[in-house]
Amino acid sequence: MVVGGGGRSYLRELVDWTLEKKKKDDKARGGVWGLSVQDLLLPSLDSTSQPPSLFDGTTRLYINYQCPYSQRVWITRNVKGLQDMIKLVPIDLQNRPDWYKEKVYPKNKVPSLEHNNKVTGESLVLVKYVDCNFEGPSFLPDDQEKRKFAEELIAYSDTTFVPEVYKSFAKDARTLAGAQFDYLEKALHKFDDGPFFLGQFSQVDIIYAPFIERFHVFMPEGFNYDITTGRPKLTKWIEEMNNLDGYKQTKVLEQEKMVEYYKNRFLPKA
Ligand SMILES: N[C@@H](CCC(=O)N[C@@H](CS)C(=O)NCC(=O)O)C(=O)O
Repeated sequence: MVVGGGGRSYLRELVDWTLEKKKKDDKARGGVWGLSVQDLLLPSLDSTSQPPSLFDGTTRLYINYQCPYSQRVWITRNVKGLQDMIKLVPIDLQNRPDWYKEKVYPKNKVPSLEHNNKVTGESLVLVKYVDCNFEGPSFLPDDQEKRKFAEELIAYSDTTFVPEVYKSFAKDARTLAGAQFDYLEKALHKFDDGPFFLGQFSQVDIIYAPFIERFHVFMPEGFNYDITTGRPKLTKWIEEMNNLDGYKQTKVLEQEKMVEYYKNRFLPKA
């Protein structure tokens, strides 16, 4: 199913599709786990944990709860309604299990996806992979102009937006990061059939969300700078994203810890 076609609201269609799938899943289980769409957050696996039974046919998404790159793929899995099909395996990056590097993903980073007897990494690759290779709504529209813009924005995310904002923290954050948020504000004006980057919700929103979330929380603390001030489209985008369950469930829980981490990592030492 492609969300956003016809006259109905894309968000309504997405909600209907998720509810329909949830009902089907609940029925398949005898209706026991009524809250299946909401994941229970399992504890992270660390150096003392045994590996899962690797390559047994289970599809596993290895993530870290604090990692924005992992969050991208986690959101994709959730909004497609793949909670039962793709099992989350949270990893403690500070005390990583040796088997992760040795047996799962030699690059020793998260996210990675174990599927069909192979393991793939890189969040931008994985968002597309999960979107294209599993059931559920598609988060890339057919419209050629939108697809072209999607490619542009997706490429921009990790080559320019993310590194430029991080770099700005050591320099003139308000001006330099401000220019990046202006770029997003302008991009959000391009299509007016919805509040998202391509109008309808798409892979582009998934890819930017974890970083916008962190900058929105950190910049007022670090620089007394609210990224939404004077940016009505970005304000609306954040509001709309926060209505999506599949995203909400992935948001950073311990914001104070995240702010402390950012301060230690990115602010110049006195
Ligand atoms: N380009 C990668 C970046 C992934 C990445 O840097 N993940 C971090 C956690 S947020 C990681 O695994 N760090 C562990 C390490 O570098 O050793 C992607 O998009 O997936």
